[in-house]
Amino acid sequence: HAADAHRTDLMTITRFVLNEQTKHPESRGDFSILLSHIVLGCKFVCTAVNKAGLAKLLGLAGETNVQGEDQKKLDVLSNEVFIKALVSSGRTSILVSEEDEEATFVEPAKRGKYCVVFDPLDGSSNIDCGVSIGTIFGIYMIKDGHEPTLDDVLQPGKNMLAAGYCMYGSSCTLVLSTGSGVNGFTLDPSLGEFILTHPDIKIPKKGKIYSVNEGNAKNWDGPTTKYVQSCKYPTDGSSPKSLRYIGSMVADVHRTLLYGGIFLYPGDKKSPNGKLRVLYEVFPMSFLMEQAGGQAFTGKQRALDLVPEKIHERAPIFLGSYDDVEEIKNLYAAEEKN
Ligand code: P6P
Repeated sequence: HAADAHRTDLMTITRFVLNEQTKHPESRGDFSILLSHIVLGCKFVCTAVNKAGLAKLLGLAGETNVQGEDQKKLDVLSNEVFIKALVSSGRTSILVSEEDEEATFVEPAKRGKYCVVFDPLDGSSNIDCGVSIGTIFGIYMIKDGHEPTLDDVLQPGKNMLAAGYCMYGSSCTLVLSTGSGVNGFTLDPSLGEFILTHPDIKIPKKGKIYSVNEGNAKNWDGPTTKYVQSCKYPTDGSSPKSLRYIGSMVADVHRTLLYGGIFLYPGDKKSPNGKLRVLYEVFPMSFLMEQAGGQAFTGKQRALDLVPEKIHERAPIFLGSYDDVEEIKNLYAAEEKN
């Protein structure tokens, strides 16, 4: 009974990562321990996000909660949970969070060999209307043997060992790559475990959806304008693409990964580097797209080749189905020639 076997073969994210680890005999389980702390943070945020509406109802999200403490905003709370979980893992040396202006350097006694860059609650402006939001993270290995410095996190995205996101929506889904493909896990609240539900995710080679904030069209450059035009008025006889834009990166990227298509946050006249942050939005999502057979481009280069100079710098991003991104790469290349 294959179905029964499937039901009883509960592949949890912990087991999955341990299996992965057997491929790296040299590793001493540090990565599995680090990941288990990231997973703990995601579980906490999942329950907190799901209660957010109720918390408002119960007045907990007002100025003070029942203990008379100032109720923290969910993204501030999530950030504190992740920072504490990552420091207590004893496997990290530097943490970069969207919520903190400066990087966190872990005290020597608790240092480990990894750096984690993360956005604890991306899209948090969407919480009050119930739109899916998420945690995005990337993991680097610190450069060998010296005092950790910012250089350990200002590495190109291609040096990441792992990247992933956890989407808090109708279900809590964690999508992860450790460099050999992409796998999706869904939280089973009754077990408190992330179960493998989307093994070996591959993005369709070409999609029928484009995802961009058309409200910025006035400021777009030539190639982006031409590309979006070709989505709406195709000249090769194909049917127009559909526009789907949620305005929450994790949700837009998750749909793109599963259904195919392209997600764009271009640079424009007002903000030449676009809006999305390199370390903890562009790199992790680009890493996942490449691992799933897609690609990610900044308008100038392969996104993962970019070398960041500042921990919160931004970059334009075009990511998704291989063929769709190839089209916009060709338009930028043609512009270069002129
Ligand atoms: P815009 C959310 O605020 C966010 O950082 C991403 O999650 C999302 O993709 C983007 O900004 C949406 O930006 O300018 O279209 O509202």
